[in-house]
Amino acid sequence: MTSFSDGQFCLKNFSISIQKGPAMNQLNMTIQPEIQLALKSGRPVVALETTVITHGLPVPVNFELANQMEDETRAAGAVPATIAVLNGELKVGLTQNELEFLATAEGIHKAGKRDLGVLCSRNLSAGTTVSATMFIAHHAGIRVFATGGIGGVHRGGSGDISADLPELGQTPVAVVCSGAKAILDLPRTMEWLETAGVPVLGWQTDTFPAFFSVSSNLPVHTRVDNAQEAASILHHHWQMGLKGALVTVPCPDAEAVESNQVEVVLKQAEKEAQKNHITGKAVTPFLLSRLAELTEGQTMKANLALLLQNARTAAQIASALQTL
Ligand code: PSU
Ligand code: MN
Repeated sequence: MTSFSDGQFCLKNFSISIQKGPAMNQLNMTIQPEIQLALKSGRPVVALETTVITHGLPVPVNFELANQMEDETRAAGAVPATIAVLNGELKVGLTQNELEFLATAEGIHKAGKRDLGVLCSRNLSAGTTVSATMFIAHHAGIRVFATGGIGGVHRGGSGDISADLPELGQTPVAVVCSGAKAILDLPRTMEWLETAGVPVLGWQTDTFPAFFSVSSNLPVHTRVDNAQEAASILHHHWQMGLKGALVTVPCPDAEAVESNQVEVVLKQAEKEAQKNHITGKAVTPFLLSRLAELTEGQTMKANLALLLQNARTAAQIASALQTL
């Protein structure tokens, strides 16, 4: 068998597995029937990740948010495909029970792409990060994915670079997000994206959003003002075999937090992380939850608002792509 790197092959293989019933392909993933049908009939589908649910937000806000993301996606005309690893199985589309389990159970892992083999081998469950979600979405035939903020290059000299960045350089999926998380080194993250050949489209903006804050003041690669414009660029990008892309949507004004305010509390949270020897994949969840506490919920409110807006925007872009 050849690899999945060829999109044509992937789609062809996928449609064969549809005819057999529950879609199980080489990735051993299960795609919900509604999503299978939508993909087969050319209806827009938007992938949603689950690390934001398992490690980004507290219970019960996380479960509510997961449902709201799906509702927003549907209301904007696309079928949501929430992706996770459950008991060692790659899942595209979750039932209410599965979502609730993921949102509330103890011991749920955080899956980057490198973790997938371990999780499947040991029958474990995990929320999928941007890197793992892109990988699974692509093999399911999904081209548009909504999240809050991607991982990137961390500040300081730790050398911590999120697996989200190389994934964007190698997997042809558009990630609709509010830039990279504000806890990161945004100029370095932008440089990394340029090196990896990832276009950064500013949705109705000329500057790269800074997650909770509307702008980082860093220029985006190019601005797009509507879904048709974004879809046209993505269409041409993929037609020549190019890979990942970002569509960056600023946090809604009403919920956004001023960047100076974020910086003040971030300094404190970073100090605490160091003192408590928080490293590796625990860093992002720790900082996000400390920021929410230190701002009395302001950053969490911003996070929820931008997530919903990104789901809507992704659905519009997925719809526009289907008309091309
Ligand atoms: N967006 C959010 N909250 C999150 C994330 C995204 O609003 O928690 C997750 C994504 O899954 C992203 C991950 O891939 O944070 C980045 O983690 P790390 O920095 O450890 O790569
Ligand atoms: Mn990391």
